[in-house]
Amino acid sequence: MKKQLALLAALAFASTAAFAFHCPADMKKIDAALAKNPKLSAQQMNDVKKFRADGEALHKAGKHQESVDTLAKAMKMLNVK
Ligand SMILES: [Cu+2]
Repeated sequence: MKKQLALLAALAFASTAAFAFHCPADMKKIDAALAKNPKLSAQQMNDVKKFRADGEALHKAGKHQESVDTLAKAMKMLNVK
């Protein structure tokens, strides 16, 4: 029983850590795409920058899942995976 609990805790920690690394990786991809002057309208550019900023704020607040979801929207607009 104790072993199972330890395993569960390890798994929970591992998934949190994975997300914690996921956001900066996504932000890097977005920054790289933005640096290449993507062909976006001014409106789309505003949205991408907003998602990028929101994603970073959510990441810093520890809301990694929401951060990943928000950053994914920006990545979709920029066509990066
Ligand atoms: Cu994060």
